[in-house]
Amino acid sequence: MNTENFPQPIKQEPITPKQLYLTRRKFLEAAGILTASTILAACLGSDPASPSGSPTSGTDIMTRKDLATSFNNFYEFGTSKSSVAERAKDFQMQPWQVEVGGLVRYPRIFSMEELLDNFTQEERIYRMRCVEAWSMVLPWAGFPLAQLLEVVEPLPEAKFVGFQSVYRPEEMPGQVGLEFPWPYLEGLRLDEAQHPLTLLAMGLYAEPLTPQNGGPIRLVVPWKYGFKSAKALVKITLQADQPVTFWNAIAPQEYGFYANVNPAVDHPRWSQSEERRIGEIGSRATQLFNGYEEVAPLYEGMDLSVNF
Ligand SMILES: Nc1nc2c(c(=O)[nH]1)N[C@H]1C(S)=C(S)[C@@H](COP(=O)(O)O)O[C@H]1N2
Ligand SMILES: [Mo]
Repeated sequence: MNTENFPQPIKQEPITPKQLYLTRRKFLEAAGILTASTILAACLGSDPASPSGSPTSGTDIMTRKDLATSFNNFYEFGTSKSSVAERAKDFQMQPWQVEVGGLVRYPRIFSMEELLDNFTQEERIYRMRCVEAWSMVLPWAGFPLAQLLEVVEPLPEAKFVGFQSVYRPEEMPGQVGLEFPWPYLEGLRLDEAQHPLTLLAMGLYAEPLTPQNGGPIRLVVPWKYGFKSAKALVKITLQADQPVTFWNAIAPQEYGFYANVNPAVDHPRWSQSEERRIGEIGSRATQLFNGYEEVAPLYEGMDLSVNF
């Protein structure tokens, strides 16, 4: 059954972990290492589960795969969203490794194969809200970052987690042509990084992540603006101080460290109260924390218009 061309409503149910469908074998097949002998049935979208059980305003329809894989922000491949897929198509995702270190008891380098073998993939269908006031609904495959952090054991001094995207100017024209402080960096407070909604994703639409969507592995933080969800991760560092982050370093008055989705806190140059859902006509109301209100306790006592 091929459902990918039809929008699917998201059911308001708690997540049930799905079978491990993005296997090491499948990753290697996608990289051309093994010969694909079977085709995975594209039925996954037919029975989506809401990961958080949060109520949403309006019906959330899963974004069409062709839209989500052809309209991308990934400045390493330039600023034109519609050109990223073509420019990234030969990006080398194999071999790949992620270095996890800093203030941890057991610093370690994980190969993609080790990550696929040791962490059970779940499907998580999340809303994704870009700071530019457009949004999508995407079916990720991944595992909670908290599980990886548990393995390396953060030391008591660790208060933040820094994320580094790959620096490969020979394959990434934006790193040559755009005068930005490469590599792309992001960061979370440790408790945000440990929140069960925070995902390391290796798949999308039941397939390994495409280069344009941040393959082979990226961060997904669904209650924050999309720029927090760094793509093509190579390094995760536990640290005592707040990490320097890419957009905050470029324009701190426009892009805060927290970057929580918040309809009441406008961007200096545009309103954040509404968003355009890609594939839909018209606009819809933006929700506080992108509708994932279970994260609210993380920010108790904080002024979200100051810590934007
Ligand atoms: N390394 C890196 N990660 C990045 C970006 C980027 O330019 N470079 N863009 C961010 C922005 S602004 C958004 S909205 C999302 C887009 O993810 P998608 O293309 O999978 O929808 O990726 C985020 N992660
Ligand atoms: Mo974005």
